[in-house]
Amino acid sequence: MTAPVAIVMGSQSDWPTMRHAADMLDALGVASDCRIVSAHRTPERMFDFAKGAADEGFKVVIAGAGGAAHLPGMIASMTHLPVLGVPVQSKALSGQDSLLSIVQMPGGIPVGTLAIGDAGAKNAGLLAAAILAIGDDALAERLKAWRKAQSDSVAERPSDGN
Ligand code: RP5
Repeated sequence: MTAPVAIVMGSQSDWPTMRHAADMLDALGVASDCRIVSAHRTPERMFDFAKGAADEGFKVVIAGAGGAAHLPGMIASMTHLPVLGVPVQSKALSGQDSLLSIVQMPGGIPVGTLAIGDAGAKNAGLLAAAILAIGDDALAERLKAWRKAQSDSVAERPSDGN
């Protein structure tokens, strides 16, 4: 059975960031399929992936890229599936280039853009799970439990030693 979430990234170098999306989904019991798909270096792979994503059975696409980060927007232009974009932190401009490349889509082709870096990848996983949970009560319960555990883990007062 196809995983419901595709996690694609422009480069192997994006994996330390994008694995946070995969880890988050794994913690929620959601399978993901992680692939390297570059808008610039493997444009035909990107085309084939985006055109075939819905037929493959994916429900949500998480796409991460850094620098001139065209990948999420290009994929969104070729599939009706929801696309969540993760700006990977670049060396030259600390990910501000990635963020602006991903977030500034023209009206008509949306990309749900998350924060730069690890937090964005983690939240992309959570948001993908929330989208899937609309039609999956068991997943909704797991997501609520995860959120409660997070709340419960926050101390009411700060302590020394942290
Ligand atoms: C983008 O260029 C990738 O998404 C990556 O964030 C960035 C740098 O790629 P590498 O030169 O590390 O492969 O396409």
